[in-house]
Amino acid sequence: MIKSRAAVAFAPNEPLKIVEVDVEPPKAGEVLVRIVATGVCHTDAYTLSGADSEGVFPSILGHEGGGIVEAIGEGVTSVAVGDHVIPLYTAECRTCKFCLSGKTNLCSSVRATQGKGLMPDGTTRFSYNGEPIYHYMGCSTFSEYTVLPEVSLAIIPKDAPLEKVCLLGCGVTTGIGAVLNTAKVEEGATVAIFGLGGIGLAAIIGAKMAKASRIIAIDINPAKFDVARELGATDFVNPKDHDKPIQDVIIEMTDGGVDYSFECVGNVQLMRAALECAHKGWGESVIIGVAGAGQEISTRPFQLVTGRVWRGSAFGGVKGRTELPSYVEKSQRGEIPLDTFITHTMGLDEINEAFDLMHEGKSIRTVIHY
Ligand code: NAD
Ligand code: AHE
Ligand code: ZN
Repeated sequence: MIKSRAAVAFAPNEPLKIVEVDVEPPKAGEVLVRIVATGVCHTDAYTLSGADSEGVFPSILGHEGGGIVEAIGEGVTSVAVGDHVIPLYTAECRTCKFCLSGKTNLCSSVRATQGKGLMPDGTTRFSYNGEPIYHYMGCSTFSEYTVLPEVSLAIIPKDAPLEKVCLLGCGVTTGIGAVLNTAKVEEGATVAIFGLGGIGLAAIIGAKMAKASRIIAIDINPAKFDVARELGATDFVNPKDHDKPIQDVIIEMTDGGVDYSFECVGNVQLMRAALECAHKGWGESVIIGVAGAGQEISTRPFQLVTGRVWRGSAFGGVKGRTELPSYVEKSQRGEIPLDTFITHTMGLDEINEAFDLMHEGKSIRTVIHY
């Protein structure tokens, strides 16, 4: 048993508490990782709010980390002590029906127990005062030491800065991947991106990589427009400046709608607007945002009958163990400007401030350094 400093979510809607938890050694097929840095994603805030149907408490949140392998359990062969790794909330076992399908990055190997806050054997490695603390998204990067299944780790080059490439563990990869893998945006296409947080801004990078002709950046917080412009957005729309539905505004701007739209907020009304601003006959809309338990999307079926396509994307369709190293290499070559995302850095003790900054719209990503 080792001691680890961790930010524990004891109950929904309460600030995280920094305590010393006990971490059990890794069991068969598991790996102990020392987290060097972690980003704070809106999904962490979403689960802390109590809106996540899979949210369990007390738990250790965090899923956008970078770390170093400290110990391996029995039978682990694909990672070694000292490897630099990015935890994966979308595992890649390479043997399940999903991994073998060639059609999805979703993997079923550990997903059922992961959703219950447990390791694949149905138990937890964390405890505090002898009481169990649950895992989160199979990662729990808000703990200095965490245990993950071997299949949930991407090995990355040792010279990549963990305090930056941790952002590739979720937000940045998700936005870029949704554009390149899920939508497969082609050169010259028009794109609308709803929500300019870490995900939407990364989607702009993806659209720029795809050589989209127009990248329309939409947010109710105009403070986000400068970074969006820096990353390649060509048009900027604040829905609050208009007195008609935002889909009508985009349709007028684009002679009938965009080729591709991306919802990067988690708002079901905005998901509808994003679908309805896609061009008749071929427009495709990708849902990336995560909506609260019980919420549903709706539109007139006519929108789909007349050729629009509604899709969703998890972790940008990226198969983590196989593809994440190439994202890290792209960031090292300067093709993915991670520094642009890091508006704040702080220690674990300040982590509640990172959530405040996000809710106030003042940060893109805060990176926590251990
Ligand atoms: P964020 O809080 O950093 O950014 C959200 C942005 O949306 C903010 O700039 C905010 O001003 C803007 N916004 C809010 N309401 C709006 C509205 N009505 N119209 C336009 N803009 C609006 O969040 P983030 O970390 O970028 O995450 C975005 C969403 O993506 C969240 O729902 C998160 O849970 C989800 N997410 C999904 C995946 C996935 O794999 N599908 C991965 C990561 C995050
Ligand atoms: N537990 C939530 C599901 C949340 C969700 O959709 N998560 C995204 C990743 S968000 C990362 O910031 C995802 O990848 N989903 C696919 C999966 O397998 O969870 C709920 O609503 O129950
Ligand atoms: Zn995330």
